[in-house]
Amino acid sequence: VEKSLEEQFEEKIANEIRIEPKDWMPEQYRKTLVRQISQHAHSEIVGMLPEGNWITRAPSLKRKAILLSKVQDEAGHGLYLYSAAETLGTSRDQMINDLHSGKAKYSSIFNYPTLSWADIGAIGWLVDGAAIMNQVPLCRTSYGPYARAMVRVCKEESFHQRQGFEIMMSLCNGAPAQKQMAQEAFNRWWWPTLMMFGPKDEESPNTEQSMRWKIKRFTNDELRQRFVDMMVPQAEFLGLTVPDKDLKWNEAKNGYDFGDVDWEEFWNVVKGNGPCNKDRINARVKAHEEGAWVREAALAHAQKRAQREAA
Ligand code: FAQ
Repeated sequence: VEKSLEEQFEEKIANEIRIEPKDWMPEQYRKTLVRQISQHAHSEIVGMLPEGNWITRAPSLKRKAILLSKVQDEAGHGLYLYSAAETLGTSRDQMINDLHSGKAKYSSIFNYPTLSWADIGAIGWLVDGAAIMNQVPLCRTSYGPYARAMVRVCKEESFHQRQGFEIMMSLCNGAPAQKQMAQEAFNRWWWPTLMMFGPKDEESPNTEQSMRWKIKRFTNDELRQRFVDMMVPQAEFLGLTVPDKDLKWNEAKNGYDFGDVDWEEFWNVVKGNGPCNKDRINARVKAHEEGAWVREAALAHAQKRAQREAA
């Protein structure tokens, strides 16, 4: 007997065979992927802004060159991910409109301000650290174009994390005022970074189905726990104090117990009321408007070329 399209799809998922753009897929699978991949793309693009704020003020030419190239990598990741989402039948214009109108989400973390140079270290160390924790499993996600994009993205993210850790190292080995800057940045970024993994499993409406479809390979809480377990020894190595009075090694579970994230703050930021949400969207809209002439010129050029070739 011929298997139904749905059965064939389920069989591929069960056998770890990637789903490709031209394959049949349930509408809800397509929708979930467009949602996650486009949010991921938006996060990369908006994620350029907090760090971009420090390019002109980096403390040395070397630091400036490194930061500039990190931010360029993020632009690349965003474009890569928009392309992956486009293979599912959505257009880039649509995705960008949704970002600019406030309809689409992007990671809560990028709505916090970068107040000192140490924040650039903390972002690389913590935010890119969390991104890697979340994205390495996505290299095995069931949708082919997303999985393949993640391979390169993760390689670049690990360089980003090392540069962040190295900034933190320099500050922690520096003058007492520098060490204090590092601690203050750590205090600012620790809890928002834990929020990046999303709501608690019991409050995460998408996890169960995404795990079944092997879009997600671990739950939000599983990845958050792994992240804490990875970061605490690194903080100790830097001589920094994790800003959590409930943090405690738990021998039985072979991991750390840690305090509760402020979920009210999280949802507040997700709903658009974080410290920088409005600035971020305004900056993106402005960049888009100011780039209109570039898009028009590129289109006009493509048209001329096509006409020339046709003639
Ligand atoms: N912020 O049911 P779940 C980077 C939303 S790394 C805002 O658990 P899901 C690199 C969620 O969308 C950051 N919203 O959802 C970089 C959903 O709303 P919806 C980007 C959040 O999808 C580093 C609702 O809450 N990484 O950019 C957040 O199963 C440094 C319920 O949540 C990715 O996007 C949040 N933190 O799990 C760049 C990774 N958390 O859509 C520059 C790929 C949840 O139903 C500098 N994405 N929400 O309206 C994922 O792994 C997943 O989508 C999760 C959320 C884990 C983020």
